[in-house]
Amino acid sequence: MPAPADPAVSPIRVEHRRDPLGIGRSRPRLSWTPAVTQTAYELRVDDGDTTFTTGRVDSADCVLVPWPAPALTSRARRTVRVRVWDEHDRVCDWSGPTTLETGLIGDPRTEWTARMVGPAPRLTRVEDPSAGAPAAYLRGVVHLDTGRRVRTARLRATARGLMTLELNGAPVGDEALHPGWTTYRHRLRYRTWDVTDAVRGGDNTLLVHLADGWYRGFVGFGGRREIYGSDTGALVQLEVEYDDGTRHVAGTDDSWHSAASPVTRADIQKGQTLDARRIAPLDALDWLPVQEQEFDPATLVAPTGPAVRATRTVAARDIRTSPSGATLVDFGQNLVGRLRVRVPRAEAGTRLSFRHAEVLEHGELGTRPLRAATQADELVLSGTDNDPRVWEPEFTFHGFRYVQVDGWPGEPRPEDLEAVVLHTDMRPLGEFACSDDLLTRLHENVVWGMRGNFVDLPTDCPQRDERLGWTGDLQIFAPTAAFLYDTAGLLEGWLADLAHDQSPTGVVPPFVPFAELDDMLPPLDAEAGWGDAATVVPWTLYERYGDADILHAQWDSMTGWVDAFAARAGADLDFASGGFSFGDWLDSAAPDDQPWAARVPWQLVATGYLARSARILARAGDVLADRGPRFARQAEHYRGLAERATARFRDEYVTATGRAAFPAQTAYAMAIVFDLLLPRQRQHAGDLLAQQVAADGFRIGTGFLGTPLVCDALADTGHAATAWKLLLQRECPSWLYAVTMGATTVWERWNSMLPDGSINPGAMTSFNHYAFGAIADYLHRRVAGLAPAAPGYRRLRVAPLPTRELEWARASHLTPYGRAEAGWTRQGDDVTVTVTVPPGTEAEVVLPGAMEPLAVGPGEHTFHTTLPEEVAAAKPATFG
Ligand code: RAM
Repeated sequence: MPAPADPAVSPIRVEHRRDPLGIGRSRPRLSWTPAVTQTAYELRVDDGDTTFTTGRVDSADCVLVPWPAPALTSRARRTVRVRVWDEHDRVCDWSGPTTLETGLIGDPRTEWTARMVGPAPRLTRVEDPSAGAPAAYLRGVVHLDTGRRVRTARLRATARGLMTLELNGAPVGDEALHPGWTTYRHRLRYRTWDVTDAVRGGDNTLLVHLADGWYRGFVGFGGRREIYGSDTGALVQLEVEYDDGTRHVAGTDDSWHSAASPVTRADIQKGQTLDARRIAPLDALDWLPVQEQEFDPATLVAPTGPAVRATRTVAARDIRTSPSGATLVDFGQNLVGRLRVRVPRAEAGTRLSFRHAEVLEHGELGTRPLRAATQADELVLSGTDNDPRVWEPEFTFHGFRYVQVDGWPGEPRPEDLEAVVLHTDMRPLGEFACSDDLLTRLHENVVWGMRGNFVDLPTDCPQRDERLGWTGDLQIFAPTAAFLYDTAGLLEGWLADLAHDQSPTGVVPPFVPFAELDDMLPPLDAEAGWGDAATVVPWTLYERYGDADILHAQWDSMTGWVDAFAARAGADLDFASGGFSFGDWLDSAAPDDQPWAARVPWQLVATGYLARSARILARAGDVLADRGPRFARQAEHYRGLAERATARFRDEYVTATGRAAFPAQTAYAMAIVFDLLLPRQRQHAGDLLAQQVAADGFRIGTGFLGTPLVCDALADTGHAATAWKLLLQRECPSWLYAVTMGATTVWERWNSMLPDGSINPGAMTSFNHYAFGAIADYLHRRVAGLAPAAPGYRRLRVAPLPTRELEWARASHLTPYGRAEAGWTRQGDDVTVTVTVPPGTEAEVVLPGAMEPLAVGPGEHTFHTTLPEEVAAAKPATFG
């Protein structure tokens, strides 16, 4: 036995924030990761003068531990540390310090003295409504005492639109697309920056650059602008604390001025134009008074998650001339962000234009799938030193791999153009790789798809005139997302938006934040598989991160949803009143122009989901039982509903032996994975599913809702070999088909690109949709074998599924307790399974082919076994 390691512990994490400055809670929860099995802890909270300590607390808890000290008020700054005792009762050194600070959490009407102000209306008047509106500058001066030293200075800001900020000529923060998109009428996010080093005695100049963004620009489909209002605005508050403890607060008010920006149009969907001829020293601009706007500061919220940032750049891989003579830049990766251009020298009026698209068709830029989102940026040169050396449009983002460049003097060189990747800067948590290059690339595509669609909110797609927070897409992708990145903070905020957007009867809109876009949407009704985001997403966050408070915070939203869903189902829970529903959306058998026309009726998936969501509520109510009697009471109610919906599903859609009334992969998979069958039906259903998959030529036969379930259903009923054939299939439709076609992200349709390289003729064809990427959760949990068996991975379940087709597979995940890993290697029929179990946790290991789990504790473990009969006997698949 090696000597036990000295006890050690990570610095404390605060809530789900990466940077705990300006947090919105008076009792922030604390987490830390001991390097040993913790038996006790002590927390220390310093406010600079006094120290609060918990003393030794005999507890193994280290995830989201309740705030131990008196509740915090606004602007409270505390340094927190922890030390832990191990199982030998040895105590470690104190952790490194974490300093947290609250934002404004008291009465918003007194704490926010700054006003929401907008530019003079004529500055942002739209000339060409189809192209986007001009940006504007707002400028104000804050005078600080020269005789006193500034102890701290904080800047808090938000906007109706998108903003960047400068203080005394220097940019504030590195966030992009601030303040993002929330249900603005209820929640408008502000951020806090430490600007102590940037302020000075005397005049301090604040400059806001303000553009439409989601607030006033084009949103979704249907060509609507001004969803939230017809005027952009900004709210900036500078709070300075002098050495003597006095505070000076100033910010946007009627002393501010506004001026025209050289950004003559900026829109998320349409792109941006910078007219460098209009760049002038700020003092030379024509400054007009700002307009104060009606605004309720009670809508201001501190962020719960990280900001959007540029996280990497991608170099141009290739520049070529298309058959029609266009200059096309290929970045080799479909990504989301924007260009950074090294600006060439050229004469005044030279117009450089950049059109972005995800694919080429017949060698030309494939813009048809973008619909009305032109994704075109433009730079008009002044031919003087005013031209920027480097240009990156700051108020837009595009989904693209290719850029068509027009107007460049001569030809651009690869080093003149790079792609800046933007997304919510979440902590990366999970990885997966295996010996099959295509499967590893599929996983890589899922990760890129997640990055591109977690740009402030979880969206369906990042490129066309849509980019909406479709609830169904996230509902199925949430487990994958939670594994790959720390999504807790971002989704906590999104779920708060979802709750605000629910109808009075609990109906969840199909996308969040919701906006009435046009009459293309069916009337709002409980939408099976989409509205279930209300229950599935909080439950996933609880399962994956051990956050029970999210269940508590969302409880009314969750119950409201299930009540609305049950109301649509009707007294007999058969959804007999009919109407439209998305159903198993984009089933591989659905005609290109009828994505809803799945193999199974929507009522089938609706009944399955009603059972699932009601069961989640029953479990969530059990988790919350110690927080009040109503939770246990309601849990009983929903347990009953779940049982009735389950029985209804069986009566309506399954024969007594387990055969599906609508024999299709989704019908069997849902019945098995959602646990809707009687024990005597289950195995037969699994066998029939395997037969169905074989009859389908080992090709996928599902849409959004069935796709994440099929492989699990097969593996759970002893048909892992069939699941492998499905997974490794390369013919269309399959997960790997797109990979063989050179895809670098996951597509919306199984055949977004047809085998001949032409784009699917459907009006709705994205090349960056994460929904079908939900299979990655199976790669993590089952192929590599790294699954949570208790909330936050406090217990792991390691049940990997080796195959003859691969030599190895491996997944790792940074759990709240530390790094966990599971994987296997195979030589012939010999299989070696390896597991890393984080300190303070345990694992149940089910070796391939075994029935009984082995229990193991923290540390690294290796097991030798052989391929199970079913897998060893399976004929090697022959794929095209
Ligand atoms: C389209 C997209 C989206 C889906 C909806 C129902 O807009 O495919 O992903 O959720 O339809």
